[in-house]
Amino acid sequence: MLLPSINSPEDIKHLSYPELNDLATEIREFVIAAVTKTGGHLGSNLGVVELTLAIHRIFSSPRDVVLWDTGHQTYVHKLLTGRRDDFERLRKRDGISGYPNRTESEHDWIESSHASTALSYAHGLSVAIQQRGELIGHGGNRRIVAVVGDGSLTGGMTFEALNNLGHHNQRVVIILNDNGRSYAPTVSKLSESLTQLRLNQTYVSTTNRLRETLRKIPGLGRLAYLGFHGVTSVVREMVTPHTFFENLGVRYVGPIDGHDISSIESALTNAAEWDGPIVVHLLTEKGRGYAPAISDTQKLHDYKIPAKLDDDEVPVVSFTESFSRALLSEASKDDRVVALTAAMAGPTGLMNFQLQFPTRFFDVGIAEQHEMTTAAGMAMGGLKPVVCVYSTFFARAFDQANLDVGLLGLPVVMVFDRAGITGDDGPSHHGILDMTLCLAIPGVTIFAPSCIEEVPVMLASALALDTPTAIRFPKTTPRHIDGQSGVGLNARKIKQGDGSLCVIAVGKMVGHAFEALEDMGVDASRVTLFDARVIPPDPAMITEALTHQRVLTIEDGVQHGGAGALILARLRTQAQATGMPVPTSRILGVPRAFLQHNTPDALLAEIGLDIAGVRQAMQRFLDDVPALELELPLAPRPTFL
Ligand SMILES: Cc1ncc(C[n+]2csc(CCOP(=O)(O)OP(=O)(O)O)c2C)c(N)n1
Repeated sequence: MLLPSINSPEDIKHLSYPELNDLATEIREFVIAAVTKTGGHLGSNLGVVELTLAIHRIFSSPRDVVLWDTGHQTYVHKLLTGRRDDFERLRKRDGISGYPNRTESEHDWIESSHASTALSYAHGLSVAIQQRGELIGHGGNRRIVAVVGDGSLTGGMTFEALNNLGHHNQRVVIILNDNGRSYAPTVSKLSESLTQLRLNQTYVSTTNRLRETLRKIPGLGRLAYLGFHGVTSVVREMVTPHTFFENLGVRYVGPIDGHDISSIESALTNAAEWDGPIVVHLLTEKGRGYAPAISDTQKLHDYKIPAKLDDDEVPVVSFTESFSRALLSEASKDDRVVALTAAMAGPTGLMNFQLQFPTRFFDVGIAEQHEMTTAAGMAMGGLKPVVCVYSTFFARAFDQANLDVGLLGLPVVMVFDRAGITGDDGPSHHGILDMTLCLAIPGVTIFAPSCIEEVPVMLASALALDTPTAIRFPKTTPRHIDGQSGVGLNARKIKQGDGSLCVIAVGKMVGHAFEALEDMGVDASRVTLFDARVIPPDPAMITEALTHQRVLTIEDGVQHGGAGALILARLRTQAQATGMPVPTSRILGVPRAFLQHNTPDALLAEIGLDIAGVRQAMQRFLDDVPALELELPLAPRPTFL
């Protein structure tokens, strides 16, 4: 066993190639065992074992800066940089993050997890390190390396960064980790021409053999390598995308077998000498070495531990599944309904839509901004676009939603999956901004289903409106709620109290309030419970809320500028207009903080949004005890330079 003795990149530098291949096998076994226990990104990590070994042998991290895009494929990097024992607590509180994390290691320069940022970071760092006189070729010996997936390359930021890197001839080694897939096969013409090479095995094996032969000619070194590229350039011209990169001023070498460590190393050694940006194109296999990943439609991109059901337990239909069915039903009735995804067809429930309506399905690549404005164009042309996106990635498309959809008042339906606290992916993946962002856009109607039965009702209502709409729902269904649905833009009263307290809950939080009341004892009779359903709020609900002494709003998005803030503003306005007293009010929501990874339930408990927390908030309010103030200070951040 070699792995137990690997505690830093230095420990792999002296290994022979046979030993490295053995180590690669051990790493795969370790990653499979760890991730099938904790859950996490599996397929992507199994594909980068050899390239990560090669990077840490050729470059000297952390002096050389190694950046990862998207960041979900850094488990091997973590293993090689002294974090082997921490995998027991992968993505758990006080355990290691599923993404690079600066507080974890000096080898993690960025905390990438939203795609397509690494090349921009690389550009900035390369300029800064050059100005310090520390960049190789510019007075120093530091190098900048960025690993970018072919999926990440479909994101606009990478194109913007390539354009800039080429223009400034900024020295960066870009490793294109091309496994042909995002979750599903990557969608782009560039990727298609990359794929042609992947399929052209003769070209790949001939070029690899030729490269090896040249490398072995004594005394030729770099010259032979560059000469090799001259020799093969005619072939490359026909089948490779190198002109794409080189027209941008970025040198291209490849394709290279991304599982052949010695080939990767010679390519990286030479690339590191190039005085400018250079792409090293590696062909890798997602899920390599693990049959269940290879045969999975998404290569076990994101491994979830199968839920254990008791014998008499029926699996609950998820919000995503409910939406998926509702969309199929709406699309069968109206052929103007089209669906868009930014490389997330499976996770957002669009696989069946894609199968049934292939010409009305659009995977735009990891390009949420473009997705939104494309939908605006479609709506302008008379279609009914449904933009399916995780709540957290909607933030990427805010400007487009505001000015390209909102300003023009176009009937685009935005569907935010994974809204609220998501948990194990950490601060970047919580869906807590969508409500606040949407409320900043005039004219957007936001639907928040509290149970799966509401999803088809709300989708039909949203599609019937001639203005921008959003539907937001969480990953997990509430454990217990009455299972009723409301109508149109109306709120739904679930329970009438005695006028002491009116609770207005939004989405998943309705279930929490419902359960909290069930265990509250006699005081439950003092509480009225509303499911807000739609924001801006139903005026009839505001009128009724005004008849209470106290109003408490509950949401699982940020407390500031969210649904609660708008509800209370409407309450005050209506009270002033009618001369009624303004009830005392409180907003329960997510505090302004970067919430670290943990299970969703534990995080909800931490911020007082679990059932016990909601019950306590209601009780304190009824008892006129001040609300609990959550102190979540920003954690100190390390500096690297
Ligand atoms: C802005 C943004 N949108 C969506 C995602 C979700 N996502 C995570 S990984 C991934 C696919 C990445 O594909 P690629 O870069 O080729 O890496 P691979 O997993 O294939 O190694 C997607 C779409 C994201 N991380 N960031």
